[in-house]
Amino acid sequence: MTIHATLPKAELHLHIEGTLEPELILELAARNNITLPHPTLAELRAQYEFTDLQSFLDLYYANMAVLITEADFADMTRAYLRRAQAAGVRHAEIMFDPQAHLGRGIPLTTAVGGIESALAGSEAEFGITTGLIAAFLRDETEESALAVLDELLAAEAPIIGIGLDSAEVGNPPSKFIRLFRRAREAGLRLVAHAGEEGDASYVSDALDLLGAERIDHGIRAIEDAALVKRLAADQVPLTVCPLSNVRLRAVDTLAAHPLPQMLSSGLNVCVNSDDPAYFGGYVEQNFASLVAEFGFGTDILERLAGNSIRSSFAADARKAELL
Ligand code: ES4
Ligand code: ZN
Repeated sequence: MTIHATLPKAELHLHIEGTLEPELILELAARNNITLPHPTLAELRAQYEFTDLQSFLDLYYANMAVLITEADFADMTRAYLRRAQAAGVRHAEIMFDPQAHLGRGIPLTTAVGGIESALAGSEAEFGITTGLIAAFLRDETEESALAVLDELLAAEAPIIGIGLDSAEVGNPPSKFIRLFRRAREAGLRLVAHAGEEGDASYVSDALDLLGAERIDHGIRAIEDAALVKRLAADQVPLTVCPLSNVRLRAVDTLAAHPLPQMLSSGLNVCVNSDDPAYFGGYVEQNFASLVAEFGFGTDILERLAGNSIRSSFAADARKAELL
């Protein structure tokens, strides 16, 4: 086995709905008597040519229509954990999109209950400790996000934190100041997508206006030298997703990806899979493409894996065990 598949690592940027493989989409559609617009594997697979974030999001939300019961959410989550185990993931912080399910009439308890039932057995079954993060859709209103956060808190949903995802440009961090304040007051950890399609100001605003402890993506921070200096000085964790950035055309090619420059600037970067069923691979394929493209050696691979564990919200004892 290659070193990048066996190195203990944490996956910190993973949308559980983005792990729904085409085969499972068809299986769940059949189970739930749902007729899909692209009913065969070949037709469905033909939809996976993306030109930008929005063209991906359209398919990603459409495919969620097959998730109806707690068992559907549990099966999807267990399938991810099995794949992650094979990739050397020993700790996973998993995002889900509560609003995307509520908007389809699926109760919060169904989504959370199904995901959590799989996570509850994860350490025993797969050796993976986990945390669940509720991600809010930045193209919806802050009022909607606040209502859903209140519902999660009232239900004592087993979440460790909140995030911010979906269409970035035009939906800046300043839109969600009250949401993040309320989550912080509730003792939740704070992460946010920033600097994926949005410019470097989305990254600095996520830190300054939202108090984000970790930035998902953050690749466009590299365009602002002062911000790079700050991120390096504060060792702000950046959860980079190379194959995602290539497939969504955030970068032209993997060769043009800023990860090597981010590393040489002293940034605290780690490697993640984002939506692996959509972007051509789980975390080990992300590592393998970096090795193939940039010739990263053991030192860099160990640094990336170590960063992922240090940047996680795992208990200190668990981190020590994995480092
Ligand atoms: C996402 Cl790659 C990406 N960016 C923003 N929002 C998302 N939701 C799921 N994947
Ligand atoms: Zn993401």
